[in-house]
Order: sequence, then C-alpha cells, then structure tokens
Amino acid sequence: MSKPKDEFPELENVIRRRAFLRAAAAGTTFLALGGGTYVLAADSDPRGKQLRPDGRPRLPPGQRILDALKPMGGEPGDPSPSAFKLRVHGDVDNPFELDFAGLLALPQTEQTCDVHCVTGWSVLGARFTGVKVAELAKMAKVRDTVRHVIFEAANGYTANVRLAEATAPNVLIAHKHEGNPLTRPHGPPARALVPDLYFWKSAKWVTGVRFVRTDRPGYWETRGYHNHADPWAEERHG
Ligand SMILES: Nc1nc2c(c(=O)[nH]1)N[C@H]1C(S)=C(S)[C@@H](COP(=O)(O)O)O[C@H]1N2
Ligand SMILES: [Mo]
Repeated sequence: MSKPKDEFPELENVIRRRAFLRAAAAGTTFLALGGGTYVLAADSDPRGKQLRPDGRPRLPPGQRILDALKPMGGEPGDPSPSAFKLRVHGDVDNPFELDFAGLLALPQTEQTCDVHCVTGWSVLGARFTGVKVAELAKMAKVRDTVRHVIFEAANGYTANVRLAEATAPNVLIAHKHEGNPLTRPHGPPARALVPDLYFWKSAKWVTGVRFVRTDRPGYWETRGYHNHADPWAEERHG
C-alpha cells in the first residue's frame, strides 16, 4: 500500500516508537525537547567515555549527549550582517571596531568542539567557524594588567571569562555553525564560543569584546550561576 504524504507524520511516530523501544531495551532513554526527539544516552554512547587530549573525559560529569544544539533563548539582537559592529576595547592600546566584512577578513578558524549547557546537555562534535579571540587580543594590544574578558551582547547580556581561558585557541567569535551562517536562535550574525566553559559564557548576538583588569560578573553570574563555570568541576552554581 502506498502512503500519501500526509501520512508521513504517523509513520514517523511509528519509527520513533520503535526507536524508543529499542533504546529502552538498551537501557537508554529518549526525551522530546522542543518538538524534536533527542537521544539522552551518555551510558551507551562510547564518545562520552573517550578522553580528551588534556586527559579529562570527553563528557563532563552530570551531562548527557544531545544530537544538536538546543535553542536556549535569550533576547535576540539584530541578526543582519549589515548591522553588525564588534567593539574590541577596554584596557588596550589599540581599541578598534569591526563590521561583518572586517570579521570575515581576519584569519578564520574552523573547528570541531564539544559544548556543555549547565542544564545538563552536551553536544559532541559541533562545528564552528570564526575568529580567535586571541587574534583580537593581539590586534588590540592588550595591556599586561588585563586579567578578564567581558563578552558583551545585545540588550545588555554579558559573560565574563578569565583572560587565559578566553585566549585559548578554541575560543572564537563564531559566525558559522555546521558550515552555515548562524540560524536565528543561535545568535546571528556572530556569537562568542567558549567550548570548555558552560555554554552560557558563549554570548550570542555578540557586540563587544572588552579586556579588563577587574572582573565583572555577567548576566548569569549575577543570578546565582558560578563565576567560572568549569563543566568538569561542575561549577554550576555560585
Ligand atoms: N546574548 C545572549 N547570549 C546567550 C544567552 C542569552 O540569553 N543571551 N544564553 C546563554 C545560554 S544560558 C546558553 S546555554 C547558550 C545557548 O546557546 P544556543 O541557544 O545556541 O544553544 O547561549 C548563551 N548565550
Ligand atoms: Mo544555559
């Protein structure tokens, strides 16, 4: 019997139910989040038990694996590249501003990395393209008194990261995810990406990178979340 198009949702449900039964038999679970079906199966996904080059387990404690970034909301900024301005400023000898073309004209890094949301999900092997914050720091001639970086974003959102961690080679101002421009929920046209700290440090709709001497706890850090946010130390709450 051939299936007309409008029966596909029903078919999908059947496939999903079968997958659920299979997963249940394997001791794993499925959970529907935001309309999608995600595997929450750290126990059965061998990647979770891999070791990183730094010797830490790939999946931090208390995290489960999702197959894609879950949109976590926030007050959006203007997504259009033509409106983009990134201020690189603070305790620097050479403050400057970049428009979107200026961001694209800098050396680009494409990387695959893992990200970890404090609510308990991680995505392993997410691909992002962008410019290293270390490159921006070099261009700005950061003074040697600087100890922290404040990522500034639309509508006053900020996130603070220690200078040494913000200038790690995998910290980017990212404008592509999985090879495509960032989609609306994920902070277009550009966002910070700090893979090795909880994902709230990765400010979406980024508008500035500010280098400072004195730490300034940001949006979530002043609302009960941990100032540092190391997923392997489970620095969830302050
Ligand atoms: N500007 C801005 N950036 C933000 C947020 C926000 O509310 N506003 N939320 C943060 C939180 S709590 C998380 S978990 C990640 C979620 O990113 P995603 O929606 O792309 O998954 O963005 C972070 N960046
Ligand atoms: Mo979050």
